Amino acid sequence: MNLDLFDEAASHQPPRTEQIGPQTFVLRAFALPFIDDLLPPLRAVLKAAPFRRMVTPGGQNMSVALSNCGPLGWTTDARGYRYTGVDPQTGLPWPGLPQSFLRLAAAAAAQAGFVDFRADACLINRYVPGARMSLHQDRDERDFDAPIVSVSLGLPAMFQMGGLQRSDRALRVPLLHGDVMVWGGVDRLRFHGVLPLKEGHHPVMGPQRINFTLRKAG
Ligand code: MD6
Ligand code: FE
Repeated sequence: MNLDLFDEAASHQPPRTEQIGPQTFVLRAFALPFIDDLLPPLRAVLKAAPFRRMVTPGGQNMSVALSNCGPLGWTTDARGYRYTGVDPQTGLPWPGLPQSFLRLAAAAAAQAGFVDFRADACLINRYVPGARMSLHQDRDERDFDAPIVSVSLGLPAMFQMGGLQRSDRALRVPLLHGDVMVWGGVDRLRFHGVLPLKEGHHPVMGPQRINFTLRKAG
């Protein structure tokens, strides 16, 4: 029995690749064939390291709640942004990175032309209606050669993909349940953000959007 083919056929949404920059790709529905292997480990990770809202170095409470899994996890507090090996809330190592996350990340990266992507960090974001992410660059990782793979689950979001300057005009990209974005190379430091999440109820994920991004941070 080939569950992957079955899921694709059942969803009437074959994966489609949209290129929105020289090295930025939106892989539509790419995560759907993996979904049954993603959700149980995701639940286990969140049980060990629950979502929490963090404070930016500027003193703002983030509207997005976050958690991490993998050898390194991204955190922020009054002292700054950084990757740490332990959850500051428990002092314990972050939960392990599920194999299914790593498999999905490597497959998506390869589809976008990045061979041998091995993530060592996974940042998990939860958006409830109204939550947003202002324009930022991802620059806390040690090297910018590896791409970032970003998986969207649940309610639709409007992603903003800007340029290398904060003032560059941003393209709006709707991201739906199962969509995967991959970017790297010359696009690695593009500014990006997420507009306030609209109210809604997703049949699988409920009244929220969960986004997880796989990175090579160390
Ligand atoms: C989000 N994502 O989609 C926020 N960063 O909820 C990000 O900030 C992000 O999706 C780097 C690469 C991909 C992303
Ligand atoms: Fe980001």
